[in-house]
Amino acid sequence: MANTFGYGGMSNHLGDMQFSKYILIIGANPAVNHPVGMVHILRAKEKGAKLVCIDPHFSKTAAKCDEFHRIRSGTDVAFAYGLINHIAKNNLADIPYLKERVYGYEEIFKEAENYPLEEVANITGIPAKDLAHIAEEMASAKPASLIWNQGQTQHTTGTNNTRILPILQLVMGNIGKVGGGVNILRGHDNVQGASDMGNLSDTLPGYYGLGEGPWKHFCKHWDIEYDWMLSRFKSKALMEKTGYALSTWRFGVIDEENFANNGDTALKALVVIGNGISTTSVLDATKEALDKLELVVFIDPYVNDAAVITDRTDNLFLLPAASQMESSGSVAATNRAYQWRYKVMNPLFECKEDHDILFGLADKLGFKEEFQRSLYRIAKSEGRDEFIWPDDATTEMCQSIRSIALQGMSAKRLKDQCDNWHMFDKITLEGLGDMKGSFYGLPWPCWSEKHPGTPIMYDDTIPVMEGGMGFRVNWGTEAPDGTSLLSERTLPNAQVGGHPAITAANIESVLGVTLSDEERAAVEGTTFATGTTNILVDKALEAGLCPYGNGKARMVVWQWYDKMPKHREPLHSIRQDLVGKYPTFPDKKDHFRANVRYESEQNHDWLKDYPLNLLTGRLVAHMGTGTETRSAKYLAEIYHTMFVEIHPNTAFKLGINDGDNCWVYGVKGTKIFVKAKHSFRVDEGSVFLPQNFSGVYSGKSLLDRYPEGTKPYAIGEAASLVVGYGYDYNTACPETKSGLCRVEKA
Ligand SMILES: Nc1nc2c(c(=O)[nH]1)N[C@H]1C(S)=C(S)[C@@H](COP(=O)(O)OP(=O)(O)OC[C@H]3O[C@@H](n4cnc5c(=O)[nH]c(N)nc54)[C@H](O)[C@@H]3O)O[C@H]1N2
Ligand SMILES: Nc1nc2c(c(=O)[nH]1)N[C@H]1C(S)=C(S)[C@@H](COP(=O)(O)OP(=O)(O)OC[C@H]3O[C@@H](n4cnc5c(=O)[nH]c(N)nc54)[C@H](O)[C@@H]3O)O[C@H]1N2
Ligand SMILES: [Mo]
Repeated sequence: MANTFGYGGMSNHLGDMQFSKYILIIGANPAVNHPVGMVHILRAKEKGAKLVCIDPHFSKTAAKCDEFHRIRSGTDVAFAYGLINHIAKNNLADIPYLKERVYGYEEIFKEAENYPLEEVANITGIPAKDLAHIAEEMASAKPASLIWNQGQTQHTTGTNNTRILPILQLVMGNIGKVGGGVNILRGHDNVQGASDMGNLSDTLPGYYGLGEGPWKHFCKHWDIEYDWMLSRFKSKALMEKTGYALSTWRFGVIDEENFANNGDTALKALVVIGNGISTTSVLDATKEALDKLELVVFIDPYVNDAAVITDRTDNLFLLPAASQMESSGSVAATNRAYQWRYKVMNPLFECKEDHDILFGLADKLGFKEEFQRSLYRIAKSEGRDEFIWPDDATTEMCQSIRSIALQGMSAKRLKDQCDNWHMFDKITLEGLGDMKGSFYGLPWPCWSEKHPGTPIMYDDTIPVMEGGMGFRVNWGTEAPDGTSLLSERTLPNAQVGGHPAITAANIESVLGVTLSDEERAAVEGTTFATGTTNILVDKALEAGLCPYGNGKARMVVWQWYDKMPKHREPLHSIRQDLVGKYPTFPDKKDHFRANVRYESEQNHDWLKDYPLNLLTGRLVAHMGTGTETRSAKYLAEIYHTMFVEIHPNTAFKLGINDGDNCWVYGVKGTKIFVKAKHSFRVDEGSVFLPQNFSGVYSGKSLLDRYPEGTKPYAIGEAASLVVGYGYDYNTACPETKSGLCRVEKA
């Protein structure tokens, strides 16, 4: 199942922000959510960088910034276009950089003309003079860094947000620069690793697609016959089809119209491993689906909150998983860097590590031998009869995932770094002493055992063997209009400038080398990302070239519905008057296997009954659903009660005093019972709910449903019961950051 929250990862890294002159934090609250990373941002400020926060909520991060500009949620595309418009008009764009390294910037400048500052001020709520001031200062500060997180992704237009912000940075020539970049702060511990490993329903590991070619690539690495793998699926079409997402699976259980998208059948069983599914909007649909499934399994060190939400009394299993302290292996950080984590202790009582539970499951399902075959192959190649977990699995991962280049990593290299982590510069990640020649965590791409890793992506001013590269050539070498998509720049030490991704078919002409017959046989039919040898990659590196090509970044995606990002109002918009001019997308059939409403949901007078903008976010003392942290005595004491932040002027109009109980109603008519907290952090038109509570359902405590000895210290209503319907048009990420609600005194 896809982790629908947060595709991303940083182009630079946290320490690198200390080299920034200007840091724009837009839709992230690192003071709360990445407090250790925030130290680097504050250090940058001490060194003279200007910190600017764009947020609908006066966050703890905003409190530390030089400037705070309150934006209406869901309007960041318009904001960015306003900046681009002003930058282009005032000749502040980095035109040489754009000419040499970017495709489609003229079209973006033209599109930006539709967003004059007065119009952007009307859409976003940020005055035109402030927009001009931000654009001028940011474009003049060289380099400027840009940070975002869920304030951008959790919208129906999330993908457009995550496209326009890199475009903004490209316009200023800030990508591929020390102290610049797009720095997306990620969520959970190892969420970057989870997406690299393909815990997504639209990719195989390493972001390989779901087509026959990628399946064959992995079958080869897993020592599995492709036909055997195919036989595990109902059809080839379903094998190659995007699966349900974390946000859409419910509709595959409860809405018959979706069965056709799923091989003509309802979803019947759900196995949840390490996810608090009670956090995923329209919680009433999740409950209904949980009640209806034939089988529900939670693999979790705690009682997963969703397990007490369902009324089912049968076929619900809680399998105790070991915690991160009781397991080991590689984990990936927000900057694409892998680290080794050693086990602190063996699993307590009957807990088992996740992989052990999965091995057991594979055994019962009759394919344990196939599941473990490549691990035995790796053990055998090293003269062992038994495989070593997780080392041999790490070898398998590094050998097979070449698309993002994990092949330069190994369990040994990662352990060596972990054992010697005092020998790395904390700001640049550079290895010192015996660790010289590698960057901490070998941030991918890490092309070979001699490659140091890539702390800053797309820097074409340093050689590939020092972490340099151009933009990836992923969409051919020419745009449909015939424009070249190859870079006009040449990397230091490189024999050629712009070039395509290296394949067996083009290597001799691109590199001007001749392969031996043996080499040719070894790489036949493969690319730098497929196959089982590193020959193509090594030859490219020898020639000073980046194996995935040296191309232009593209600002126009000709295959997509929005070729260029567009402002589109949230599905449930507080500005009904703008919906006509900036409508959402058309309804979308079979979107992660569900038929998803856009237009038909938006076209309704929601404001009549739901007049307040609904914002959600996090608390520093709780994590995710709060399953773990509300079970920790001292953290539960810090935030023990679910609340809604509401502006006093709004609250008094509703007769709600600070500390009163109230009901918050979502657009589906669902409601939660929470304490009112008067606050100036929200404007008069908005309220804010923390997302970290669960264990109370529409006024009813579920505490008696927890097995003895597992009751959390603090419980509260889940915001997701009133967060409405709405999913990103490309990723199906729920629109949890813009919605509507009504508040009433209880
Ligand atoms: N203490 C703690 N730390 C955590 C977590 C936790 O639960 N607790 N969760 C982890 C996870 S899984 C994640 S993904 C990260 C999330 O990290 P963040 O994305 O930083 O988390 P949020 O607080 O949800 O949202 C960030 C900010 O976006 C703002 N925002 C909302 N809508 C908009 C908008 O339309 N435009 C703009 N510009 N801003 C908007 C919110 O007001 C909020 O201040 O944190 C991780 N770290
Ligand atoms: N309204 C609103 N809703 C949101 C968001 C928002 O900003 N606003 N943010 C969204 C985001 S970004 C996210 S990531 C989600 C929150 O993310 P969730 O995944 O819903 O929240 P967590 O509570 O972190 O759930 C993790 C579960 O994994 C279990 N676990 C911990 N360690 C292990 C392990 O080693 N093995 C196994 N098997 N299990 C383990 C924990 O006990 C817990 O039950 O919420 C999303 N929902
Ligand atoms: Mo997340």
